[in-house]
Amino acid sequence: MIAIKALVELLTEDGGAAAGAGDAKKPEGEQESELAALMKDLASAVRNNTKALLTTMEEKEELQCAPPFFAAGGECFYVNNRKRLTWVEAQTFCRGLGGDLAEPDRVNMLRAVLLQKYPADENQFFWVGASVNGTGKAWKWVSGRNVSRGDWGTDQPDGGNENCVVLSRDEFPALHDSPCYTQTMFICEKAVVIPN
Ligand SMILES: [Ca+2]
Repeated sequence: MIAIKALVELLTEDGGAAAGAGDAKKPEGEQESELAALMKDLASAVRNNTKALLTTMEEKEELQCAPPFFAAGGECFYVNNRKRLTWVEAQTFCRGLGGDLAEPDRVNMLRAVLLQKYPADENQFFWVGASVNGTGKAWKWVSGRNVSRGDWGTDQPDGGNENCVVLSRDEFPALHDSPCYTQTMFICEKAVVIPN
């Protein structure tokens, strides 16, 4: 903060002085190096503050997800990569944990989390909380929100009887339609815990 204040003062001072005015107290070169030093201080202050802020956010996120859920991008997820279930079975499982199948705000962020958190996992498809209703082709998340066009993988959705949605770990964009009775891994989501 001190560095910012000093920088503002310096800039204000310089801004007021017309080019070539005789009231400049210091030679131009000296002012420039002073400014460079302040910029360096400022950059370092911003870096340190950002680091501290990120640490606080991470700690907070840990606290705000009830185990076995973990925080990612401000939401709480649980990845099941051990037991394959149908879409409905997976949803029942997630609801048993007090959540539902995952409805990530950012699908591709969740995919990146899978890659980073489980680098050795060879499972490719994970049920998420999106499906299509019987009549039309209105793909919706469990909340009722529409599935974004841009989140579908190449040439997806493509199946006549594929009414449920998986996140494909190795693809970008990551969503595929798939037959709901297929047994595969899945991702649950639970609301963030609001601290007392
Ligand atoms: Ca498909």
